[in-house]
Amino acid sequence: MGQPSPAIQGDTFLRSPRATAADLGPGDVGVIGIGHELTKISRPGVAYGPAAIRAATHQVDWGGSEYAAPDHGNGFVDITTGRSFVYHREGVYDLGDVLVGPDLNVNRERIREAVGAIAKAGAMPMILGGDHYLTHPATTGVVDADPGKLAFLSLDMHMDLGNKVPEFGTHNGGTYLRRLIEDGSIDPARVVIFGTEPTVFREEWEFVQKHGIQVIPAKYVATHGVEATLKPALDKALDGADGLYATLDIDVGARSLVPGTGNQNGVIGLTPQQMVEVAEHVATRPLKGVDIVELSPPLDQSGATSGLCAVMLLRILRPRLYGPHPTLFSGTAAPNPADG
Ligand SMILES: [Mn+2]
Repeated sequence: MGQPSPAIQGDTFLRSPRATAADLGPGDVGVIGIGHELTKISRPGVAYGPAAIRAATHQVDWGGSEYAAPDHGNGFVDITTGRSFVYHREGVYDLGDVLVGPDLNVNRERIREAVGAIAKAGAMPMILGGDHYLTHPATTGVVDADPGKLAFLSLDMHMDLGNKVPEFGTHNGGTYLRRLIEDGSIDPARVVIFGTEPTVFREEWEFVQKHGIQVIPAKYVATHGVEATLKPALDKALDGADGLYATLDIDVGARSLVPGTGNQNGVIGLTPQQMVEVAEHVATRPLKGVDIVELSPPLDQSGATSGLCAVMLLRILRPRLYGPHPTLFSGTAAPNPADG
């Protein structure tokens, strides 16, 4: 029990090598799928998330050529920064999926153990969900490996601070963050919830105020931008912390733009561009673990949402994939008309 299955549906994440936690070392990234769906009460299909995200990593940005043909020409340039790079992929491994069954308590231990094994190897777990239930055991696995001060970012239209829901009791996708705080896994003063809808349960808002949690509604992000709202919040959460865990619930996106989610996400919400900017910001922080949850491939007929998941995760990996590298150099950025 607790060992990831070697079976992977389709190809691996980013066509990276298959491995077990025992193969990983410090600085590596251990990708693991958790197609958990047991605490869904709205829209089904998140069990298929891991396979869809893996497949989408083969078809992002340059129609896949950036990843399929690492030796393409003389490399690439990000024309917004002038930064040139060539592609390399060392240190990213795919560990397959955690086997999940009908018993929530068994699943909780399996997920905690599998994610903890990656973190104990010194590697960063990158988790492909699955429903938001998985974030409680995944985070406790990271805390098991390194019981330091962990800051926590939740990108989510919901706060997930409920105490209990009638269908599933105390442990589910709508209560996981409250459980992490109440069991002492994370300090609420180090929690940032980013991109919420403006209307929330009063019980949850009272919990936020009592515990000093930072909450940034999507409306403020729309007005002020990602960087201006996220940076100061994470600066505060990370002050004196040892690292950051980020959970990326894609239901934070507007339903009109991000249709393939296992939740009834809001008609308005963050845009894909804003979600990718969050990922790019997260990439600059000392990340100890990341998960992406609530992708429902059956509801994502165009592949837009699985593609967005892949881009977000690859942006988080970009500093690792592209550098430091001996062939990195600086070039010339495209002029920005806003600079005059
Ligand atoms: Mn959510």
